[in-house]
Amino acid sequence: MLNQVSTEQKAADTTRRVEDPRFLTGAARFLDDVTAKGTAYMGFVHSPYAHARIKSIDLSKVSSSPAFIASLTGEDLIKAGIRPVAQNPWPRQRAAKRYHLAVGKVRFSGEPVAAILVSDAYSVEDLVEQVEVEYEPLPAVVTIEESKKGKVLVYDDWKDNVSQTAQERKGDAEGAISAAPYVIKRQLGIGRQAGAPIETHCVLVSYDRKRERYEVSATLQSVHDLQKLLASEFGLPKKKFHVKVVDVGGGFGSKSGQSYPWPLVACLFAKQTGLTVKWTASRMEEFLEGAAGRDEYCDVTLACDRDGKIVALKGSIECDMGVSGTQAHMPSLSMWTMAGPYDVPNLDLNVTGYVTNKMPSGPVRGAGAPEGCYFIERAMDEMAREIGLDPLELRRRNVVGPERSDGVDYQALMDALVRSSKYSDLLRQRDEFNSRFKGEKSQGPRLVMGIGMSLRGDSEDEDDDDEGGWEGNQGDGGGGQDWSRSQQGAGGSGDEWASESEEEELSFMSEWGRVALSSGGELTVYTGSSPHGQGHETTFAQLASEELGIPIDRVRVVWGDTDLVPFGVGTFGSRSAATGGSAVVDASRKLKARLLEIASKVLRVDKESIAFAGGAIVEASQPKNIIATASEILEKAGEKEISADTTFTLGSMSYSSGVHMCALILDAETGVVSKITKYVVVEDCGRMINETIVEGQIRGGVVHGVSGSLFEGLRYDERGNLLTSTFADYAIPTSMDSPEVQVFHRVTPSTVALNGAKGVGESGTNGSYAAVMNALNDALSRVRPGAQVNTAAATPDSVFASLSSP
Ligand code: MCN
Repeated sequence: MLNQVSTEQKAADTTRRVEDPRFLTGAARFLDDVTAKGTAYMGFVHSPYAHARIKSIDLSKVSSSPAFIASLTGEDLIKAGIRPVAQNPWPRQRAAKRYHLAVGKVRFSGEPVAAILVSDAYSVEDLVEQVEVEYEPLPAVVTIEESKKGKVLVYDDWKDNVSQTAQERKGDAEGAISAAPYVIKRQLGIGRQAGAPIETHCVLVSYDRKRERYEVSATLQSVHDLQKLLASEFGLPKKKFHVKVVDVGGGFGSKSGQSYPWPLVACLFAKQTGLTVKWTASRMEEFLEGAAGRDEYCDVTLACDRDGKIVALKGSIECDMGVSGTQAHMPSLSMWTMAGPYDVPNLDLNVTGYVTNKMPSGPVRGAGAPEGCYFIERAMDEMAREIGLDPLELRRRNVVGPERSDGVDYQALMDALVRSSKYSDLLRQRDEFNSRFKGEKSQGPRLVMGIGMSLRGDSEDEDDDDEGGWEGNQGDGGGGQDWSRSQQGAGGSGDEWASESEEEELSFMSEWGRVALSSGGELTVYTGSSPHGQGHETTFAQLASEELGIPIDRVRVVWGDTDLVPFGVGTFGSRSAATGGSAVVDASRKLKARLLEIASKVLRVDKESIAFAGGAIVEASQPKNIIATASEILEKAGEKEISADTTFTLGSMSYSSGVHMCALILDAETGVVSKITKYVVVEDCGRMINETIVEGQIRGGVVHGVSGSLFEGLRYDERGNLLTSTFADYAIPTSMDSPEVQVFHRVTPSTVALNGAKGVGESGTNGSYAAVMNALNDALSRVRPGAQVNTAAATPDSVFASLSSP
């Protein structure tokens, strides 16, 4: 519904991030900085094999060391009644029975096999090396192709290696394709990539015997998710786990709802020994065990009529799920986002997830959305080339209007891109630049310029007759076995996420918030969102400050502590501004109403005659006339503090839309993209709470996609050994790889979030793979027609190979 006017405007608010002085002056406190007296240190023995039977574990050498305190193996976990690694029931996936310390078999290189607890941090690595594990190596399933063949099964109790399937269908895609004059078929993909946060995972755990509860500090995107996972795996009520964070140095998805071994094993040691247990991942451990993302491939067929109107989209998405982790929604999200903002009358999309002997997959910034956008947008640029249309023009002919996009005007977004990127000048520049290139075999300059674009967004389908969606997402995967939504095995009670029914369970679309005003005029905002780089301390303070008229320097934001914030969802899926931010607004409005009620009683005036502004009670008709400060009202009422809390639920999710344009120079001699000369984003994330933060998020997101398109990736050998387990081998972008990203805005406020904001934290990443890969392929097509690289990361060797192949 179009009930807001879109405008191209610069938001006024560029409030500086209040958290930055602490980060920039070294005053921030990360978990590894925290030590307690009598801390013991945990170490893990990792499997050197991707797939092997464990014949024996000999801890005798370690246990005779004076530093040794305790040890645990998978069998000990079972004896302690620990359940298998939790799997989120959403979407349905085949239950994979695996423990946090391997039992019987190891299934990926780096999988923890045993844990030891020692008295000093310096002995840990030496002692880990003295644990002797005898393995019987087994053939490993390293690729999707091997997984499909099913000769080797990752789980012996499965009939094949399929972990999930899903479909989405509309109309008759096959029929429309066979009748269409223009048909494009491509095999597209994005390889496996790590979250690679700068701060590695860390836990610090003690056991409070008096209260019979675990005190767990960890590096997280959601304390409530870890509380839920521990409760589920221990089979205990959530209140037995008090979970906290301090400052968190990035997550990019890897610190969200994934269940890792470290907190659980630390809890067991802490209770067993009464000591405070600490563990910090080395960079190698982070790479070996941190859930990795992408690894999605799609056979795409796009068909258009003579006018360049899409008549059908067909896609088969395959995803390497590794050993199958807690979260498995990524390929389904790719499927859902794949039709983009286009009017697609016939659709036939499906997903198959395969298990392999690799670390579990999980969400990495975008969590499937960059793949979905890449699959359709790469096909759109190829279709434009096929028809002989400008890529922008092809998109103009196919985007839905504002009435089917909650008011977002994609034509206007593209108009803004044309203006801000100086599109016609850019096209001219490309032709001039490339006129110097005299052909592949010539001796002249070997530099070629390419331009690519991508459009991000969504369309509301009026006559939605999908057979798929989550309802359709429960196939038997070809295996014919039961698809269990539950934990099985040891503690197998059948409830996949143990939770007490009397407690509130929040959905992805909800967030909890509280605001509390003290008699001293200080405002505290409590939120279930959990910043780890996104600047919520600033934006959430701004929202409360705006609502209540209290200066931002008197507002404090509290998050990441299950005692202080009893309910919460967390920060992932670009959800915090819309859900958490709306909860802050809602709670602030409730607080205002409460304060006015109290004021009308203590002042004995009519409620309608007063208002709340600038932290004081004022005359409603003359807001400049202050009647009493909030402190005076609270004092008169005998209250030290008043507060209001809320659980706010969005009617539907609210995400930004945008258009990206990338121009780059390819060195055809070496296959290296030598420079991104221009990168422009026109973004519509609704009302910007803080423009500086929004632009920071977009720029960071784009750089994530640039590196994922050109060089970032996890590599394995044929036996499943990870070859890229340090930053020397795994390329993350540096400032040298970061192009100047120009960001422009349109503002179509969200109709569901109370603050008008739409999620933006992943949007830069979601659009950038397609824009960069399209630009690269545009350049390649100018070197040799037909040369293409369709799998990211398009490293120089793959670019070079595409030019060398006959
Ligand atoms: N914002 C705003 N106006 C809007 C929308 C958002 O001012 N219209 C602000 C928000 O208030 C918030 C920030 O922008 O301060 C991002 O908001 P939002 O889009 O709601 O995303 P989340 O806060 O939920 O952040 C999650 C998202 C994800 S999923 C990943 S992954 C990610 C990311 O954010 N990982 C990050 N950004 C990251 N940034 C850093 N520095 N480090 C990471 O690990």
